Amino acid sequence: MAQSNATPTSRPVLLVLALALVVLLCYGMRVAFEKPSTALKLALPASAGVNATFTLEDGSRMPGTGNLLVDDELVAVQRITAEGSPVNSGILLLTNQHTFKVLERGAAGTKAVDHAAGAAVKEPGTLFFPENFASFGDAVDELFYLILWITGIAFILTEGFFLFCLFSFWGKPGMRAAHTHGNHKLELIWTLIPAVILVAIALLQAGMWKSMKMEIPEAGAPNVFEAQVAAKQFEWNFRLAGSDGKFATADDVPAVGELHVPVGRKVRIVQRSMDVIHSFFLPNYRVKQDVVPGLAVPVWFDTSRAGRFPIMCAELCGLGHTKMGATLVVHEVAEFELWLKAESTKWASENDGIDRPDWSGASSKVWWWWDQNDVAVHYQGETTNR
Ligand SMILES: [Cu+2]
Repeated sequence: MAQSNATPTSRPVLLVLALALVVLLCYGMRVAFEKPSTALKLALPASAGVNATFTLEDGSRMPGTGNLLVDDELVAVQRITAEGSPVNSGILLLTNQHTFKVLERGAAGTKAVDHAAGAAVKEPGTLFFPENFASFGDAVDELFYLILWITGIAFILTEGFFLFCLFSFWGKPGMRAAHTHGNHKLELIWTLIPAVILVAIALLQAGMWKSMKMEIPEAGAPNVFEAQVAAKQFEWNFRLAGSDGKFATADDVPAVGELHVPVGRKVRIVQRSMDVIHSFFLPNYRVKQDVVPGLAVPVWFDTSRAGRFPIMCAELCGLGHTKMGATLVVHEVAEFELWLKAESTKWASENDGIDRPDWSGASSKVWWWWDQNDVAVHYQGETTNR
């Protein structure tokens, strides 16, 4: 008798434990994903101008980004969101929580030095995508949320039914389990419904897939800007054609960790990997593409706004995977022309008129190059850490 009494009392206990586990899991997910980014609320004096345009280290000006002096240290601003118009306040997302002041700030044509103080506030992170700047981004988001809703509802229904069965058909003393051969009708229903949904999603996303993966702008076409990527454990190497507009010439511009592009162009990127599979991920442009060794994988997006945006590796590629980040720098057109001219002049002189860059060697900042046919990437010694 004492033995049979144990089962009914343990059922509510188990139910409570299961609920506690779910709550704990949800909380864990929140802590894991919602790392609060430290946001500094910026309140600039209205007299200092109407545009929150910050002067960058290299002298270029970019709306929404810039450098702040945080505890006497220069910190690059990741993003500024405007809070009303005219823009003289905003929220700056920084990696540290400190007091700060704006180094330089200016409206068009002026250069005002401004020392605005700000108080640190915490802004919760988000489980979802950051702001979208790609023309196909809205379609990607719609599909993402549609699938999330479908799978979310299916998850709750199936897990709910599972828990219902678990507790409703709890074993009782003397009760025998019923034996069943299954139910063809039910099996047909739960096979056909997902099949129909899958086919519908496949048809629904065909147009978007076409524009993202099949209608990649051709190199040399009007309004297309081309860049090359060589991924490597654990850094992103980029190469741009210099002022001559051609790759594999002495004025090519290499960079580690920063991809510079002009605003308003279709950016075509050809990706290669030096070692393992990486994944080129631009959250703000909804671009995510595997970079596969031995393949030249093209990917594209269009730019509509100048700024600095994160580039990440979305493929677990080794121990340093989480550190494999870079920055996409979208310049205003005139600013980009100036930047490219200066960079290609610098690199052309470093390459000393050689018809093709050879960036190998201990003093070199870049350790790779493409061959003349633009097919292979050759390893050229050790990388220089930046
Ligand atoms: Cu990687």
